[in-house]
Amino acid sequence: MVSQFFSTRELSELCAVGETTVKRWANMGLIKYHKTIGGHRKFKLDDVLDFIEKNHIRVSPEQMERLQAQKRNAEAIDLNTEILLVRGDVSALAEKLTEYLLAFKKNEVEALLSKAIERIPSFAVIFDNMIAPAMHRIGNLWCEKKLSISDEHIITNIIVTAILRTKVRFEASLQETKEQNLSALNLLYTNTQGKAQGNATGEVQPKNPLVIVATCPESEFHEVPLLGVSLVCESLGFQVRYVGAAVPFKDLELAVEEHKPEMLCMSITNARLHAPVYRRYEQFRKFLAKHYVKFIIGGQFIGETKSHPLQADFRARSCSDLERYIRENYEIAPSLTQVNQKSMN
Ligand code: B12
Repeated sequence: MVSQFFSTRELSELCAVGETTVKRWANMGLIKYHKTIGGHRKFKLDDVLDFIEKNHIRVSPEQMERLQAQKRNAEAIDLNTEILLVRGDVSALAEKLTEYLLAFKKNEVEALLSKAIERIPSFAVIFDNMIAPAMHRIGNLWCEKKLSISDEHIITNIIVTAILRTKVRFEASLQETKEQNLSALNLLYTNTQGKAQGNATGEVQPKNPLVIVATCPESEFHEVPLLGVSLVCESLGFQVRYVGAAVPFKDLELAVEEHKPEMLCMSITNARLHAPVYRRYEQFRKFLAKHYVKFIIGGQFIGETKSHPLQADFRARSCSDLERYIRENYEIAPSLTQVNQKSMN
């Protein structure tokens, strides 16, 4: 979890000084601190912010923004929700998320997501077990005419904004981790079927991350699941080219030629694809096969149209399915997700 307390080491890293300097500041009374039973100093987030401001300590704008966000999040989340987060009770958290969304509590939604990614070990779990159930409930309420279209739109905007903010934070911390610890991340990513590469002597080289294109087909506007797919892939070390929703197939073909992805992940929510779209889909699938790009599809209603089942290299029912597929077919540095998570703290 984003700790509301800093250790001496964490504070020294934040302020880019040695630990002795921090201890001296504390002993001089420049910054308030508490001592643990073990005798270690702990600095409260509020006191750290206060100290930075009063003493004009230079902290990068990104770090400052992160500290401010931590403070906002800490204020927005109540104790009960904190307990659910600590327990990792995703069903109860999904209910909490639904409650916040229905009350248009955007700060709380953002705080909840941003805390969830620090507590819950995978984006797949967050999307499958928290965001999807909450949004399905919103959809059902809309269907039952208990929620107006405009309210449904407001809610969708709140969740999309919160996910995007969380994504930005996650990417920033990932970047920071990469810069600090390239070797620990061991930017791999070999296809276990042998697409990847040792050099002539068989020695394994550091590799560039494989690219994934994430998209929804033309006339498909449901974008939330695609954000989940893209975060899952990013957290597993892929470089994601997020092409987004409702992209014409001809433009997707251009994107494939340009980015040369390993995989293309497509999210299809609408159950019925019109005949011309279906035909175009089939042509596109063949185009991908010709370019040796794996085609991964997923979406709530995939499989409903039994007369024209969509074919792909892999059909996922959930983000967890995708995570399993990737782990089974690619060598992911075992510590990658943990490293990402640590870096969020
Ligand atoms: C928000 C929303 C919208 C928003 C979308 C905005 C946006 N920026 O995304 C707007 C208002 C635009 C919209 C429009 C429409 N919508 Co709408 N919408 C929804 C709603 C409420 C939530 C969708 C969502 O965000 N789900 C959350 C995600 C995370 O859950 P998920 O989709 O299940 O995805 C999970 C898995 O399926 C899987 N997954 C999904 N894709 C992929 C892909 C890969 C590669 C992988 C690995 C996994 C994976 O992982 C995800 C995480 O677990 C749903 C209700 C519902 N049941 O979902 C209706 C719903 C999908 N909409 C529906 C309808 C009917 C429409 C409209 C036709 C309404 C209209 N008359 O205009 C239009 C169609 C627009 C279009 N052409 O695409 C119906 C679909 C019915 C059907 N069987 O096709 C639903 C189910 C509502 C309902 N109960 O009837 N909608």
